Amino acid sequence: MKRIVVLLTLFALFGSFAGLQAAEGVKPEATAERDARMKWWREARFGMFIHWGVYSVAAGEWKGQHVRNAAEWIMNSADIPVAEYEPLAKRFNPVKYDPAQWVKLAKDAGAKYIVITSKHHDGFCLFDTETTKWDVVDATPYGKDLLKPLSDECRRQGLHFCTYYSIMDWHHPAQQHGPKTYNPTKIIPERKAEYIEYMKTQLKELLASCDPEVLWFDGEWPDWWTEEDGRNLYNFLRELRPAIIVNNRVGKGRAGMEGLNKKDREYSGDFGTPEQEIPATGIPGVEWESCMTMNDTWGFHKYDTNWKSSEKLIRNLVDIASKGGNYLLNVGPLADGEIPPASVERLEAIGRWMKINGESIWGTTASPFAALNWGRATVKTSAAGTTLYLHVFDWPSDGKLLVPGLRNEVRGAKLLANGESLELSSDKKGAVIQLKDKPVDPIDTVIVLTLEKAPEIVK
Ligand code: H79
Repeated sequence: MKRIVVLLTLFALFGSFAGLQAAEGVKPEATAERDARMKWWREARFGMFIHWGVYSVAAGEWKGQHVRNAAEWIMNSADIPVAEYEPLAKRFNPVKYDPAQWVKLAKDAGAKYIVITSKHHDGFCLFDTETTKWDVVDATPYGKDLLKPLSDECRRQGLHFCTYYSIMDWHHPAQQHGPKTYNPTKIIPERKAEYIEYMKTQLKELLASCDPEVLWFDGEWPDWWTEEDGRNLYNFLRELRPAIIVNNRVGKGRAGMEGLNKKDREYSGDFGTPEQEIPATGIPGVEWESCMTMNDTWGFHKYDTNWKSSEKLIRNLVDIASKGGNYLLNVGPLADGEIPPASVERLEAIGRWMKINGESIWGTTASPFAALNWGRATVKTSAAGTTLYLHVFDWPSDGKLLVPGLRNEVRGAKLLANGESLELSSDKKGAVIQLKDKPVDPIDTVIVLTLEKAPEIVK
């Protein structure tokens, strides 16, 4: 038997200073300050992503043709000239838009924050901006800012309001593209400074009107956007809003996640952003959030009915939490403001599970186990002790659940759903919990183990 006892404690991965090096204007950030800034985001574990824009009008179809691929990429995928794309805005009139209902939907699902596209790659702004007429106020029959009411509603209902923003912009005249694709853009070198000013002005407007708590950048991959540009933009935002949280795509962080591991933090941004994937073992030493779709598109696509099951989505949430990450789950509303019924149904199913089992997700940290053949685990630590949540996906046929290598004295075991206590014994492989014949919830039945101290696992 291996005698290596792994003691899981919280440790300061970045040493005493977690902030960016050579951050002009932004003071280096002590670990305690960073912890305070990241606190709500770390505890949230679940957020709702919203992709909405004039591409929602096209909804995956152009000139009668079904355009495959993500609906928000249609301008690129169907190679639509700017002059032909712009009239879509005339048909963007979200009369059914109900921010209170959207926020309630997210909240009832158990999400703690919302991230919405303020500007996607097509450059169209969902907020009021003086920098361009290519925004919802000036270019659509709706004529009103869409984000301010949503941010107000988030605050009213106690959710954190956050915005997505694309650096690449297919509409801005400073950026050019190849003959057959918009992606990636090139910048007209003498107009780069002007475009950066344009972004900064828009971001200032957005901060002033909506005060987003996360700035979620994307479209950072064109060669003209550099890591230095990213750092400058990061610092610009942190100076304006010291508490703001910014994703790694502000700079070239996606290409170099490993850089975030280093003590001197080579790359800008506060968290990693795996897209449409869950890292096999999490990302040690890095905070991260997996963004994923319910079907195969971000923006609404009328031909995409490839919906994942509620079971899959719930288990994704649990899987991600067990690896120490956040789940940012997308919805793509229709141009009229309706959230697709298939998405609503799934959010409601997640909500039903979260209503009973939410405490095993919010505020938890990663599993102390290398792997569990029946499911996942999450941990919650408080002054009173430690709670180990066991998420049973595959119910053991003999009713005996082995918690491999657990050395702690266990104060008690119970079902989270109904508080029923469970019998515990131990054998040389670890703790054994006696279960009933049937799961409480076939998707994931949660068992609560109360421990005196942090889990001690023999691997
Ligand atoms: O906003 C969502 C996507 O539009 C965006 N990020 C998420 C959050 C995104 N950026 N890059 N990608 C998605 C992957 C890019 C895939 C591409 Fe393609 C392959 C671009 C061109 C070829 C997918 C397929 C989009 C168009 C065709």
